[in-house]
Amino acid sequence: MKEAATFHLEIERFIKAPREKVFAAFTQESLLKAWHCPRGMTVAEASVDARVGGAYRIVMASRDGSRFVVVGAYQAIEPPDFIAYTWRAEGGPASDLTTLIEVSLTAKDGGTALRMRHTGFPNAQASASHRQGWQSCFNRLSDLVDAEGSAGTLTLFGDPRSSYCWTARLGLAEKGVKYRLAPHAPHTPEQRAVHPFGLVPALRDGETEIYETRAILSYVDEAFDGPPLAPTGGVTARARNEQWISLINCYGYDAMVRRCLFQHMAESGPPLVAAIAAKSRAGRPVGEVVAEALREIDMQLDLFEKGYGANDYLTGSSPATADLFLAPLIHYFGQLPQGRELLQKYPAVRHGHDVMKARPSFAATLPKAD
Ligand SMILES: N[C@@H](CCC(=O)N[C@@H](CS)C(=O)NCC(=O)O)C(=O)O
Repeated sequence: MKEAATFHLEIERFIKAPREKVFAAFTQESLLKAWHCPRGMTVAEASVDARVGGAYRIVMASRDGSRFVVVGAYQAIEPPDFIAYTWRAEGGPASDLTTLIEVSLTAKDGGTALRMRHTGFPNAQASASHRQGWQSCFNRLSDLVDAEGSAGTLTLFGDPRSSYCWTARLGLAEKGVKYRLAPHAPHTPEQRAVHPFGLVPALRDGETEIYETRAILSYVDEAFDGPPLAPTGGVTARARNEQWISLINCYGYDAMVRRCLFQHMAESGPPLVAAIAAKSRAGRPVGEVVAEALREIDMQLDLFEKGYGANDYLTGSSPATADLFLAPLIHYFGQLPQGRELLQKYPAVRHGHDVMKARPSFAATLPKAD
């Protein structure tokens, strides 16, 4: 072991499962294989000899094929409340460094309080990067042993009627990922606690919090199995996908939602909608603001029309994140008389929307208020 390796990390997590189950997940090869790597990776191989002095070897694999191998030996095995094992990365720059992991499990509130101490890092950077990795591993551990699966750690915060929240929910549904929905309205104290601007949506996975819908979708896509949300059609399709999302985020949402839909809802909708509508008008008459927005939307729809070409989706023959951003906007815009009328000019956009509407993810996430 290297001398003067003094940095350590400590993590405490509550896992909603009995500690016998959590203990087994650390010591049984088949269970360990199901979780002992960060999200986005898989355990390609694992061998476990869970006796004091027994060895283990875990091969973690990324989607890009790169591998990270850890080996070690069990120092203590005391079911169901304590395990200690050494940890060494095989190959790579830190392969001469052996660290120690100690895991204590205490029964608490019908579940398990897990405390892990990982000692022996040469610097703070190494311990911090392991902390992130362990938090991600423990999310997977929770997925495995919690009866709710990934809904035990994964929460989406936001009013499901919000178009951005809907986009995030479409992504989760397309991936087949289970989560809990906390239907917070924007700017409530609860939403401010998870989003610096109080906007919706925000995502929490265990200790990891993500805001901005595009970042949420990117996390969900890479962290979980299931069909890819990023376009599979190569570099141009990926860039095109980014282009459409940027167009929606920078111009489309503002024109279709703030300066069109919300102007129509300003009288009857919630106070926040009226406030956003008033801010967007900036003192101008409603008619002028809506007419200007419709001219811009006409131009945007024309771009989408050309973008679809003969395809069902914006980037080809399968849905990608840009489609998930566009679908809620077209749905809401198409509910306005001017929206329905304008959409008549754009058959490819209407077809693309019909294709999205036919997907199970759309029906599963359609806001209830509709
Ligand atoms: N850029 C953010 C935008 C999120 C956003 O604007 N959400 C709307 C609901 S669809 C919101 O919270 N609006 C409240 C406000 O603008 O004050 C994202 O991509 O998540």
